[in-house]
Amino acid sequence: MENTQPKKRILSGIQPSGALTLGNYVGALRNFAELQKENEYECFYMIADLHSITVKQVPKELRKNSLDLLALFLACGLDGEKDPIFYQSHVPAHAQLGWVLDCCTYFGELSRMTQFKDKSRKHADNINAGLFTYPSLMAADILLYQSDLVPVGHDQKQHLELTRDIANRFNNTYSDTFKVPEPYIPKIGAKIMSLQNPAQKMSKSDPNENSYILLLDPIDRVVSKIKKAVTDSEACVRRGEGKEGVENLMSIYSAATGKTMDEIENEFAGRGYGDFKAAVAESVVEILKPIQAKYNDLIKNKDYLEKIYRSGAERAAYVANKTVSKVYRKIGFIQP
Ligand code: ATP
Ligand code: LTN
Repeated sequence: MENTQPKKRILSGIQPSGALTLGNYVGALRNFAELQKENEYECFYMIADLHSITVKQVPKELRKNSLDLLALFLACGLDGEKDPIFYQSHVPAHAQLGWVLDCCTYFGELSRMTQFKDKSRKHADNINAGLFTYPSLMAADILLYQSDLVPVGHDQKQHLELTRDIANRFNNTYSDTFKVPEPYIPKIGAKIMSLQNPAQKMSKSDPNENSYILLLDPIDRVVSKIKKAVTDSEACVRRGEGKEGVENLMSIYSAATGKTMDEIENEFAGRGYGDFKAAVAESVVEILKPIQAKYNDLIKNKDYLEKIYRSGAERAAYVANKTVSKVYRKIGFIQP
């Protein structure tokens, strides 16, 4: 008999604020694709362009990064025909609910967000109101779709917790309106660290290019960046204090091959870092090659990309508008 239960929903997003790193892939994008393949969820995957302007963007670059990101979503295995992939700015309901949720979020809560504190430090000349209220717009993204699950990397955990608090607060004030979502944070790869400073997260906005691997980096560049990755003088592939660089490479290798950390320690027992780094590089290249080939095909096909994002926005707006109407009614706005 056919299952008539409506599917559970997933929403997640990535900002088109630059080229994607291996961290974005392992921490988020790869799970978007895997969860979609499970067929248990209706997946709304969004390019968070409204969020990206909390940091200064050059219009021409933002346009390019936004289209690139759509092609990369598809190249990484997302199916834009089965489920909607869309630009946040194409669905006005995000801005509409964002405002309402700004009014349900406290100054003190927003002040505690570590992403706000980090980005304020990095962009001290542009600490704008949007950067501060970013988390309530993110809550709107998620709650608009009555999402059950939100796949993200570890750094977004705090935003997810705030989203849950905002949802509960609204539900308690105005009666049950929003589903309270759960985060989905992978066990391995939720926080890939910088190759040059393993105390920091691998980040596309790091000024040191050797600190990150981009999904579209030329293959020889990937190999050389991994060769240059910071390790230690012990020359032993294992976890432990002072071995954060090696441990990060082990996590990358584990995420790429599916091997556990114990298996990796055994595999490289008695072997030096040269061998180990070569194996890590090979495993990463194996992931990147097919993504790059697909991306190169897709980016030439603008008509197809346009078809995907247009139908994506239409399908997303249908669901999102229903939530906005419900919210407006509950708040006490006169129905138009
Ligand atoms: P920036 O580096 O410019 O601050 P970002 O890469 O952190 O940007 P997004 O592009 O919006 O920001 O991140 C998209 C997704 O990738 C999020 O779910 C985030 O948690 C995840 N992510 C980002 N960096 C890493 C990392 N180093 N390891 C694992 N997951 C990551
Ligand atoms: N805040 C996220 C990007 C993002 C997002 C979302 C993630 C915007 N809206 C909704 C999950 C769900 C980031 O900076 N990585």
